Amino acid sequence: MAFELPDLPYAHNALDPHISERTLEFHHDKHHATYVKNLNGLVENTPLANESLEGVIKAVAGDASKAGVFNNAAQVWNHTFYWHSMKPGGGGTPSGDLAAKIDADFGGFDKFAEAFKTAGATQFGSGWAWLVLDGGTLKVTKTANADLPLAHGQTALLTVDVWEHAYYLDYQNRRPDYLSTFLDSLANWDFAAENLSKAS
Ligand code: MN3
Repeated sequence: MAFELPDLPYAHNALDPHISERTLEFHHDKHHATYVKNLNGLVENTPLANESLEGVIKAVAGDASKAGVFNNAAQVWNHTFYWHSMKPGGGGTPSGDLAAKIDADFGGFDKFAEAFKTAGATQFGSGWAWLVLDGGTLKVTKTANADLPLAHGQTALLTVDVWEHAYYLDYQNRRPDYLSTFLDSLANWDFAAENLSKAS
């Protein structure tokens, strides 16, 4: 069964004005869709076509001869995860167990926020900034291109896409403003908390 492009979990204009309808039309309907199409083309008539998306990623991670499969499969996964990492009326601070763990592992939400924004701003070129659970500890990481926590034995809790296509129409070169807006107005802490509780 072929991999499918999941719908956005909200309307294309739901994140406006922070992320415009036009950005989501290109980013979801064109970029994300293309990764799905490319992945299906690459795994067609191979044993990988019967794997789950995560199964494909784990099977080819680190195999240079399968870089195309890895890149497209990981980008399909990353984008689906990114859509859920945002919500209309999101942002602010988490609560409950996640808030307590952020306090314990980072020394407070502000320190987490600074680390997350720095990771996103200093990822040279295309990539992603992440909040991950790594061996029971929360960490902020950044990955290049399609790379993702799953390939490093970590559990992703939240991500922000820092490829230029994610923000250029709305923020041009101002990636730090996009990252601040992500934390202030978009981050879906319910989704991150759910990912933490599933991993614990
Ligand atoms: Mn993207």
